[in-house]
Amino acid sequence: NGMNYGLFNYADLPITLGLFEGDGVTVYEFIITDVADPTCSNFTELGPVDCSTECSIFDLTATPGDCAADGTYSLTIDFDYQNPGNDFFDLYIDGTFYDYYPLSDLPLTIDGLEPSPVPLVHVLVCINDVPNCCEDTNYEAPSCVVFEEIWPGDANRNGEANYDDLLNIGLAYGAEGPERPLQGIDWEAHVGPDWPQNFATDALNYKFADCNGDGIINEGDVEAIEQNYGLSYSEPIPIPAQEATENDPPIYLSLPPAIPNGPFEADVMLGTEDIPVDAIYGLSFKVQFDPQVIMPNSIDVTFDDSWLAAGGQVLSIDRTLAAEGVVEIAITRIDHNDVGGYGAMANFIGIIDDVLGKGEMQISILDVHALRADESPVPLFKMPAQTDISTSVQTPSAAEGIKVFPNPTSDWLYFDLPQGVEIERIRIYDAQGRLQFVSLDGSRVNLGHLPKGIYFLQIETRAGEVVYRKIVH
Ligand SMILES: [Ca+2]
Ligand SMILES: [Ca+2]
Repeated sequence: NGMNYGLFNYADLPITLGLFEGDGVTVYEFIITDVADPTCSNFTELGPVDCSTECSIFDLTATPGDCAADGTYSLTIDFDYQNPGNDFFDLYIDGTFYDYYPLSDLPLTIDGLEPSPVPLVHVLVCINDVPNCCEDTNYEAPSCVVFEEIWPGDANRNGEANYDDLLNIGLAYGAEGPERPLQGIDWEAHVGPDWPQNFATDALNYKFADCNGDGIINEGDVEAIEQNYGLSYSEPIPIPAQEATENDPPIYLSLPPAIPNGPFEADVMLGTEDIPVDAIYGLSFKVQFDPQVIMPNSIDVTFDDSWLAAGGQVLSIDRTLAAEGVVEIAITRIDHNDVGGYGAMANFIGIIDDVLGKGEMQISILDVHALRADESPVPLFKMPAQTDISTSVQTPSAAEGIKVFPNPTSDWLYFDLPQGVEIERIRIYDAQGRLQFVSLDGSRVNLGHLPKGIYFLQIETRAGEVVYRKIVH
């Protein structure tokens, strides 16, 4: 362009000139002329060259990471760039837009990539909104095989078999699918083909609810929960807490204002006349009690008059964890129809033991998980219940001195009575609080015909006093 760059020797070719301004406009004309013969000349043109805004991506790498437990894997993307003109880049995986990210995130690791159907996965990154500023590469897809272990009784696949698994059996009740090659409910990992159906909430395959592997979801699968109750094969994932307010239907224990030592009954209430439950299909919850007050092995839960069973059938399960003072309870319909209502949904039976010095008892509901047939949550408000207990034994009476021996016994029990105390009647209850028989013999009673277990004697004296004694038979 009219500027002389000097003299050069033919022997030095090729020669390098510059730098030239790459402003995207200028066209450079180069002329060479032989020094000895000015008629020997030639020329060429270069440009325009746009260096100032040219965006480029280079050194792109895409490195897959380890497989996760659910069969997905992570991918780390990194690259260098020049003149991006934008703070973001777009990521395409196998020809599909995946997401966009700030360049400042590089190197970027993405979790949860699904296994690829092709062995070589194509990755394309482009600076966001800048045309033709892209780079691509391929990586070898890791083979993340999910070894989908079915543990009989863990129908919700959270790592443990327990009460909450009943809900999935209720939701999928009656569904049929392929049988497992090896059926059975022993606590070990089973493998089986996927079923056509999945649960809506977490896309869990129905095969996990077919606990015994016989190809149908029904009562047989509840047996697996019963048998393997409380067993786990990995750290159990807790049941997510459901939010509820006072405006939601309550769940609570209906305790009388005061109950004496001995067997008692309380309804587990769900909803009230003012705030009934619109629609519910199944629920699981815990009842927490003081194991110093209520004998853990005396607790029983029945569902005979539950309004949840209205117009249909229910499955239920209850398990007392004595050391924790917790009863785990689940109940579900099986007909795929919600039911609405309020009132008693279960009956709680226990025996209050030796409560001298304890004036009140609190029973709380915990960890409520309630669903409709479409798996949508039903918010329920947990109300604690409280009652006065032990009014009948606040002052030691003459009857307190009654001794029963031998304990344990295999048949006969005898009584050592304080001066002036006579026995009017003895009622014998089993550990579930069920009356076994009544004895009017004030000197001895025979348990020989009863099954081995724990029994409670309610001893009533001629003076009308009542005391309880726990017997191991
Ligand atoms: Ca489970
Ligand atoms: Ca089954």
